[in-house]
Amino acid sequence: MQFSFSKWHGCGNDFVLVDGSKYAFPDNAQAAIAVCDRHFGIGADGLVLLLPSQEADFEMRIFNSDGSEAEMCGNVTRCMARFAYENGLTEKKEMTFKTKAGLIRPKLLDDGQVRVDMGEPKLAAQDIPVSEGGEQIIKKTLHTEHGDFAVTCVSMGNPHAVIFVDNAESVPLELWGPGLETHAFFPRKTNVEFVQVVNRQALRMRVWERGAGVTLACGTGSCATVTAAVLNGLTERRCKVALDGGVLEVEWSEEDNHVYLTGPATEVFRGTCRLRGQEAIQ
Ligand code: ZDP
Repeated sequence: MQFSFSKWHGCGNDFVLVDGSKYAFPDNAQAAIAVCDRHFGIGADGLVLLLPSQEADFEMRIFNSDGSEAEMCGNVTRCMARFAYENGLTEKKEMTFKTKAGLIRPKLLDDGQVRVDMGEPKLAAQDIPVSEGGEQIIKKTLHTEHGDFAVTCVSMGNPHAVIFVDNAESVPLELWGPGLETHAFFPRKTNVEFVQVVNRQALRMRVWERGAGVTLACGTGSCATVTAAVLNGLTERRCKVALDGGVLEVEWSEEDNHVYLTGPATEVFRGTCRLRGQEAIQ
């Protein structure tokens, strides 16, 4: 099948965006694996479809590069909001997206950045989810074959395990990431953030993403990072998060308990792609 796409990134976390009202893949997981391949495909951390919705302006479905489906995504939301607006799919600068984790609300700012109301972080064990009970999972020690890690767990719709380290630069992500992502403590696996506190308004974070591995940035991960830092008394509620691919701003609002994520969204190129072995449904 042949389809048109647009390639975007948010701080180097890159995605292939497709207007799902025009094209439907027979198998989204297979399409994501093929499209995201950096040697045999377009190359991206994820494939994301924008679909019509009854309850919101759009529905968004997010597939990781391994074909698994993510409930929620921060960097993509900023990209998709601009994609929808700039392609004339909506005239609104504030819109609602339905995701598997509920509604999120991006807002286009005048400087080109996008601010997203990511909703409330969930802290209860069963909402992350993790394999034990409890109101919060704060600095819980997990054993892996590469050592012990103290994880603070936050769900932003998708699961995150935040680990505070003295030096984020020296973390061997590819060595430590997989054992934590697939640890039995996380029945739906987890995204893993290694975080260094720079000061009470600034954090340095590097991420190992569930289903995608090392990426240059993670929006939901930045929100989870600031939430975890506040829970551990390490920072203020408003922080800059420096990632490998850029800086995001996060605020965990005291007023409404929602987390607000602000950052750039950049289009890189547009094209058409032919996927072998994928016959169009419509
Ligand atoms: O939860 C997951 O499986 C993530 N890999 C989804 C992608 C999250 C993302 N990097 C973000 O910015 O929130 C897109």
